[in-house]
This record gives sequence, structure tokens and C-alpha cells, in this order.
Amino acid sequence: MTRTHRLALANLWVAVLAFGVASAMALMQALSRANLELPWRSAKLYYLSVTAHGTLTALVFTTFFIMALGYVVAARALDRPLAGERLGWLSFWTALLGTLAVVAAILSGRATVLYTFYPPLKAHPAFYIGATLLIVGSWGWCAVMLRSYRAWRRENLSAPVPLAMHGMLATVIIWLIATVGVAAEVLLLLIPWSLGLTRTVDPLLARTLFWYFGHPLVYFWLLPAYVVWYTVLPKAAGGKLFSDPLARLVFVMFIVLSTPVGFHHQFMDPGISAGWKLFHTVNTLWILFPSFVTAFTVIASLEVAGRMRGATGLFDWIKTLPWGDPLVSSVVLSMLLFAIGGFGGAVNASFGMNAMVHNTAWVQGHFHLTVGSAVALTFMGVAYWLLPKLTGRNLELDLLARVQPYLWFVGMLLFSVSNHVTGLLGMPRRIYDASYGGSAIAESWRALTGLSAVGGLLLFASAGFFMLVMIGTGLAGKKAPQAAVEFAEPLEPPGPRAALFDRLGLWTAVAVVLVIAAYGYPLVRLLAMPRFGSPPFTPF
Ligand code: HAS
Ligand code: CU
Repeated sequence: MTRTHRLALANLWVAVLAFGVASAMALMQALSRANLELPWRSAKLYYLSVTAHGTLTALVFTTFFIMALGYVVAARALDRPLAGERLGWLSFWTALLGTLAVVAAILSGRATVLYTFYPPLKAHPAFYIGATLLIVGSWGWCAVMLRSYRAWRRENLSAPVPLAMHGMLATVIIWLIATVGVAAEVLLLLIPWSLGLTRTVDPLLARTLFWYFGHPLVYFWLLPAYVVWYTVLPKAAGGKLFSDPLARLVFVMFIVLSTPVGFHHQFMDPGISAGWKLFHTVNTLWILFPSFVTAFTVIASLEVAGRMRGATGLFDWIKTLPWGDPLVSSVVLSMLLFAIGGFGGAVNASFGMNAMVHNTAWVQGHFHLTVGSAVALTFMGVAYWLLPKLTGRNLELDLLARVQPYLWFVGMLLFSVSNHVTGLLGMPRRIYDASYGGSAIAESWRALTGLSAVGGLLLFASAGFFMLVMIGTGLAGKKAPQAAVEFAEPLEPPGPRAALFDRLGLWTAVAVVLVIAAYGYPLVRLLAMPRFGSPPFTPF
């Protein structure tokens, strides 16, 4: 095992364990929503569990997984040792320490604030300080990624940066720009307030800083999945990448447009004028475009793979894909779910329709198809592919690994579609008791919440299969030589056009200008308004 492997593996295990704990919590929530009489069912436990589930999946599982994948991509695509491996370890321990503080605060009932930690809900300082350490750790990861790239660039003055690394660098840049917002929120507002140094907090300012971070956060999750769709999937499916420059264009568009869109989470917030909300909406509609391009390019690459496997008809290439390979099936099924989630995203982003779905169960339907499927299911597929390569052990229980993505797909369809519909019927998100004292409207949600609970059960079984395969492989997988990590070749080499898309410094500068244009004036206005802070609330 190389040193990079060990570092990646440490990050991967934290991600997998966080995912396992979070999935167990989710089962209780889905059943609770269906109003089943469970032992110990209470509002306090429900919100504690939702907080743990959201934080462990959205912030811990994703971040550690992305760090693991990033190290593998950097070492392999650049074909040189990481620059700053010690810093990588220091970052790992910092992020882990932060995670443990966050988890301790939540599980001891002192941080029931949900994963968005909106004030005036107040958590124990350990929650905010822990989250800060997690982010500081991720910044260390960013530094290792950038230093490795710079070292490679010095040795390769004119070659295009390998595509997988191009995508990971875009992820790093988006993350560095985004985390400025949450760092400001936590350091300037929430930590002093939770320590009792300030008496009140301004919820609108905090929400604005949070969503400055919260939207690009979703692309921090998504882009590593796109790296896999573009550079791993075509090869695993037996083909080639349809177009390299299109993939680079996509990553560059995400660098430029990920951040200046955050107000689409605040359409219903007062204190931000309609004109600025419109500006963020236009940017949001633009950022649908790189995902449409991705749909086109990745499906075209799958068609190339099918034809290289012998298909000749219009659609028979779909049949010839290796549907039994857990990486391929995870990714393709995650794409199918993402097509629905992306459609929902366009609905969310449209002001009038947002008024209809905001704060309803529709939203949790949306994000389980995006982060819970496009990202999480892709990452599970990646884990099946990566764990043997990192440990030098064959995948154990591979039948479970082959069934698991399909189970996730069916479970997620039941769960998410029913949540979209109950949302349209008016069911709020984040509620403990969906019966509303037996009111007629709440009665009309009943069959659908039951269906969503069945979906939840299938998802739980699927997550259980995943955990069994991971732990089984880690503990008992047979030692055997494993194929190296390899990336797909494009149909045509990148050529000189890549040079423009490789000018990441330039694109970062464009992104920063756009961020200042989108947030500068609204933030100045918010700070200048007479502000009435809120005292803290801790309902449980
Ligand atoms: Fe979102 C709320 C808008 C994408 C995550 N989003 C959320 C929340 C989360 C989240 C977690 O405008 C809840 C936050 C909270 O707790 O309050 N979202 C969008 C838009 C997009 C979008 C426009 N979201 C994501 C992604 C996420 C994510 C990605 C995580 C990874 N979202 C919103 C808005 C809200 C929101 C509002 C606020 C709602 C509210 O009121 O609170 C776009 O980026 C989506 C683009 C995607 C597509 C799909 C392309 C399809 C592809 C696959 C095709 C392949 C196929 C396979 C069909 C356009 C790439 C074929 C296979 C063969 C074999 C042939
Ligand atoms: Cu968003």
C-alpha cells in the first residue's frame, strides 16, 4: 500500500462510517413521518436524529469522501507523489477532531439545530467550533491539491492538465470561494453568540452568509461525481469519453457560476430586494446549462461504449452496457434519478413556483435525488471500485454490491416522488408529526407518507448492503493483485482548445468579480439596515 493510498483510505473509512450511522437514523425518521408508533418516538429524538442524519451525510460523508477521491485523482492523474502529504494527515486529524466535536454535541442533545443551523436556533459552541475545524481540515486538503498541481505544472509547462484533475481543481476553487461565507457566519456571528459574548444574532444576515456558502456547497458535492461520470464511467463501461473540451467547459462554468445564485434559497426571505433575487435567478438558470451538457456528453459516451461492445441499432447500446458492474449501474441509475432532481431544481429556481414548494416536503424530495442520489449513489459505486484498489483486497459479498444500486433506485423513486407530491399537497418539510390532529388535508397525505416509508425501508436495506460489502471487504476481502486506477481516454485528444479552459486563475478571477457583483451591494444594505437581533432559542 502506498502512502497516498493510506491517506485516501483513512478519509474513505470516516466517510463510510459516517454514512452508516446516518442511514440508521434515517430509517427512524421515515417511519416516524408515517406516524407509526415506534418505541421512544418523540419530537426531541426526531429532531436530534434529523440533525445527525443531515450533518453526517451532507457535511461529513461528502467532505471526507471527496478528500479521499481527490487524493487518488491527484496522485494518479498527475502521476507523481502528492506534494504535502504531511499536511494531508494534519488536515485529516483536524477534520476528524471537528467531526467528533460536532457529533458529540448533537448526540448529547445540545445541538438540535438541523444541518442548516439557522439562528436563532442555538447549538452548544462545540458544534460550531467542530464544524469550523472540519472546514479548516478541508482547506488543508485544498492546499495539498493545489500544491500537487503546481508541482506538476512546473514539470509540464505546456501539457493540458489531465481532465480528472481539472474537475477536482474546479471543486477546490468552488470550495475555497464558498467557505468564506460560512467561515464569516460562524466566526463573526454564531461562535461569539453561542459563547454568550453577544446577546442577540441577526437571522437574516446569518442566512445570507449561509446560502452564499450553501449553494456552491451542492456543486462541491456534485463535481467530484461529474469527474467520475466523465473520466471513470466511460472506461468502466468499455468505451471512451465523447468530448474532452465539453467536459472542461462544464467545469469552468461551475467555477464561474456556482456562487452568485444563493438568493434562490431566500426567495421567501424579507430584506432582500426583488431585483437582486432576479439577478440570482438568471444566474441559476444559466447554471442548469452545464448539467444539460453533462447529460448529453455522458450519454453520448455511454453510446460510444455500447457501440464498442458491438451494438449496431438505435438503442441496443443501452442493453449492451455492463449493468452488473456495480460502478456502472450506480452511476447510470444515479443519473436517471438526477434527471428528475434537476427538473425539480428548475422548478425551485422559478420564483412563482418556489412560493408553492418552499419549505414543503417537495424540497426533501429534491435533495434526495440530487445529493442523495446523483452524489451519494455515485460515491457508493466509486467505493466498490476504489476500496479494492486501495486495500489490495477483492470485493467481498459482491452479489450484494450488484443488487444494492437497484435497491437504492427503487427505494429512492418511492421516497422522493411521494415527497414531491405530498409537498405539492401542502405537507411542510421538517415536521415530526404529519397527522395535524387528524385534519382532512393531513389525511390526504397519509397514503403517500406510507409509500415514502416503504421507500425509506428499501433505502435502509440498500445502505445496509453497502455497509456489509465495505466492512466485509475491509476485514475479510481476499488479498489479490488489483488493476490500477485508470481514466477514460477521449475520442479525440484535448488539443489547443484545452488551453483556454485550463486557465483556472483567470476563471477564478471572473468568478470572484461575479460574486462581488451579486453579493456586495445586498450585503452592504443588510449591514446598513436597522437590525433587531434575536435572542437564542433551544426548544429541546
Ligand atoms: Fe437544489 C434546494 C435549485 C441542483 C441540493 N438543493 C436544495 C437543497 C439541497 C439541494 C440540499 O432554486 C435544500 C436546501 C435546504 O435544506 O433548504 N438545485 C437547484 C438547481 C439545480 C440544483 C437549479 N441541488 C442541486 C444539486 C444538489 C442540490 C446538484 C446536490 C448535490 N435547489 C434549488 C433551489 C432550492 C434547492 C432553488 C431551494 C428550494 C427552497 O425553496 O428551499 C441544478 O443544478 C440542477 C441541474 C440538473 C439537471 C439534470 C441534468 C441531468 C443529468 C442526467 C441525465 C442522464 C440520464 C441517464 C437521464 C438539469 C446530468 C440516461 C441513461 C441512459 C442509460 C441512456
Ligand atoms: Cu441552491
